[in-house]
Amino acid sequence: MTPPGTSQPDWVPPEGGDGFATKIVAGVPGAAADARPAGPGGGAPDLTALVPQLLAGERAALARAITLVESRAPRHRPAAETLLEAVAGRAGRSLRVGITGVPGAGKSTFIEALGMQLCEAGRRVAVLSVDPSSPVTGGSILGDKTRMERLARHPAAYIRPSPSGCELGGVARRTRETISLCEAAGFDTVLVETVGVGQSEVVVRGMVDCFVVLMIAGAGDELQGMKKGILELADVLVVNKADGENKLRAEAARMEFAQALHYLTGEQGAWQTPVLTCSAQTGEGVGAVWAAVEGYATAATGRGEFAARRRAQELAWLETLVEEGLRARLLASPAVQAVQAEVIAQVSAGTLSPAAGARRLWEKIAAVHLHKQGE
Ligand SMILES: Nc1nc2c(ncn2[C@@H]2O[C@H](COP(=O)(O)OP(=O)(O)OP(=O)(O)O)[C@@H](O)[C@H]2O)c(=O)[nH]1
Ligand SMILES: [Mg+2]
Repeated sequence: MTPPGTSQPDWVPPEGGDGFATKIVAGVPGAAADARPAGPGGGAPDLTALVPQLLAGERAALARAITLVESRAPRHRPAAETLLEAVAGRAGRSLRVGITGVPGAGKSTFIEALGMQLCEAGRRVAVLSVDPSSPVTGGSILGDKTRMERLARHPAAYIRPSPSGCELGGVARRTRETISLCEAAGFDTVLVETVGVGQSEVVVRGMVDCFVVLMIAGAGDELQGMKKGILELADVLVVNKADGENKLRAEAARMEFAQALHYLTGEQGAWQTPVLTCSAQTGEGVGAVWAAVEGYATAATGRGEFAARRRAQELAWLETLVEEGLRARLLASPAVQAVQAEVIAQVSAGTLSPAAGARRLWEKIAAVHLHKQGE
């Protein structure tokens, strides 16, 4: 059931049920334009009006633009791509920072504290989240807007919940596109929250300039509980909740993480990941975390790594898009799909080997797509 006081966006297909976690919620005063549909009757909006409004930084236009690129309706896709092309020249102009951590590590509280500090310092901050959580729970989206209540009301901030309820690949595409739109609208800082379970942190690291990992002390044996992989992803590591009685434990955890990182990366790495403590709740240390992020960005720029990382991300993304497109096109033919179904049935029945099945499918694809065109 859609919670009371909320409704679903117009792009949710009729059979979509409750599988779509993005809901239209009664907004904060003055932000009601967020709830507008993409265009009259749910169609694509008029781009000739939308593009200049977006470039002028109008929040309602940004909200409509994001709704358009998030749409899963195929009829919205051409307009979404035209829009992204139109603003491409203005994209890329922000510092993109990913923030991950286990559930409850304090990511949202940290983003609220950091975002407020950045806004007060004159930055324009967009907050996005990648939350490919189960369609059943619908993610923590409704909670998040309330957890970032002060930031959500700040005129220099824009918070957009994750287009949840679809697979990680879909969320990744929409989030990348949303980053571009926020940059086109003049946001110079993009913070992307993601929960550090599964693969979403790898996906988010692939779209940000600096990746901050929030840890907490006392969640069992520090070295047992932590994933080696996540330490390797971190550009800045933070032990959060360093306040009250927890302060000493947080400091001890900080030292353990610093040591673990030291063994992991050795001395040869160009960047020694800093390990800091902070309290998202009191705000203590949050400024120092941002200083570390900026320090990272400056060092990476100096070594030419900042631009190189973005280029590598663009190329990896190109490869993903090409692969997705190829796959979709090659498998689109009903004749190919029939053979695919047959092969799947036989491989699962054990009457055909995977290799032979793949060969048969490939031969069908070649017959349909390549031979037809005289190759
Ligand atoms: N004492 C203390 N509590 C904190 C701090 N930061 C967050 N919390 C509390 O920890 C709980 C979880 O905080 P969130 O900010 O929602 O954590 P999260 O990582 O965004 O959680 P998910 O989005 O559910 O993964 C809340 O009750 C916060 O009030 C902190 O620095 N100190
Ligand atoms: Mg959160």
